[in-house]
Amino acid sequence: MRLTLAILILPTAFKICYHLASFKSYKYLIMNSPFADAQTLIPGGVNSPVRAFQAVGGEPLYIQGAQGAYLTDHLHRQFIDYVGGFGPMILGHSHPKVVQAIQDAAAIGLTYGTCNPLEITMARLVKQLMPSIEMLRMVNSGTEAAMTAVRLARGATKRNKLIKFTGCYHGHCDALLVAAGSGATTLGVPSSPGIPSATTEDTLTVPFNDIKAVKALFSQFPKDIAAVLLEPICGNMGLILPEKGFLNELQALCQQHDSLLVFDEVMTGFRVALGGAQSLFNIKPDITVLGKIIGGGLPVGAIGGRADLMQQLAPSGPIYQAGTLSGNHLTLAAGTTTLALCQDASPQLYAQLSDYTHQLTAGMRQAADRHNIPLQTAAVGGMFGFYFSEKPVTNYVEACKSDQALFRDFFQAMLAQGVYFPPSAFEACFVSQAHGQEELRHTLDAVNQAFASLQA
Ligand code: KE4
Repeated sequence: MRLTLAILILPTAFKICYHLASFKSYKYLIMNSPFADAQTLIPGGVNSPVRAFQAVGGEPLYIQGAQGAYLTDHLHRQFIDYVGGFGPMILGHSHPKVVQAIQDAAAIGLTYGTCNPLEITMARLVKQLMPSIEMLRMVNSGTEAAMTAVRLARGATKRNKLIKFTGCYHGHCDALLVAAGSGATTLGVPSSPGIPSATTEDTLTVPFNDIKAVKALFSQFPKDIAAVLLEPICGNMGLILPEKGFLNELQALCQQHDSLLVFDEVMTGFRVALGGAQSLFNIKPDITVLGKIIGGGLPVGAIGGRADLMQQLAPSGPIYQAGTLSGNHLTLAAGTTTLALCQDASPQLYAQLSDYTHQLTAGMRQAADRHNIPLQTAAVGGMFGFYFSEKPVTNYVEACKSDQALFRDFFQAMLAQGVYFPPSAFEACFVSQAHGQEELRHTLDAVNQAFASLQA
């Protein structure tokens, strides 16, 4: 009797145990999203906070392929991509010559821990495209490049204070994670816990476009400011352009007080023009921070500038900086190929990118007017931004007053129509050489549909 009972019960008992044990995978399958799994393994389920969709709701996309202007997610849905990796993909995803360059580089080794010829190719190419850069040091992220720029500026001037602008984002190094934009603002931590006040007490913040506030700091600290660090065009609180003369006045103040002007062109470099924002405004910063496009999609950062300053970096000078994978030849193969293709396609490429961003933002404004939706837009070269705001946005405080709920609803309405914008109002949007009239038409149709559904 007992044996019979056992034989009957055991298989069922086993099945129940099996399914309980594998429930997580069921949940995974039921939810049809890797995100549930990721959240048990990765903080917030993401490797960079802004991807988490916390500002727009829903779950982040899990991309399993990208080609040209399009992303394809794990559910085989296609999206016109206006994130582009947050800037690097200016030629579109999986450009055959860039992919080939990476494959060729990988075939001759992955990393050497010593020098390779492409380091010279990259430095020479960047110097040619950005003449303010007389020497270049490769690193592995924009954060690392900005951190190095701060150390170099402080070491070279023997001063500690820095001026940065509220809402500008220069990566997450301690000294600069103060009143920062991008993901820091998106998640409400513009000045993060875990950073000793001693580390940030010399980081002075003022509103972007407020030259009076900068002058006041120089009056207060005439001989203590090592550098003024900024995104010359702000791409980490939406997209905000410098007001006429602002950059020139900053440069004059730096020269007057023997401080250094540092342009963070991680995002704008080779994006808004072949020579970056500094070529648009004809300004020669003392130091430039780079990233994104110069890696062609692979991990990268770089710092460049006046030779007398750069020579102070180890080993030619005492200011230490280093990196195991700095100047990795796969990154340089992707980056030099990307830059060379941008150079060869210029000036037509940047005219094309600018035409696209201006046509798109003009179409967005027309649709917003038709549907009585308050919209401000900005476009420069291959990047654009928009705010749901009655008034123009010229700084961080005004950006924060824009309608975040409307942004969230618009984002989701566009996503449902196969258009992927950055999942935060505190980001800029990016187009590529692969975005054409078909993508423009589809996007503007989707904008019209979205605004009709959101109409005030
Ligand atoms: P990375 O350390 O993320 O490579 O670069 C930092 C950085 C520095 N300077 C500027 C002007 C930047 O825009 C960035 C990084 N940009 C953000 C997008 N707004 C990266 C996206 C993310 O954090 O996931």
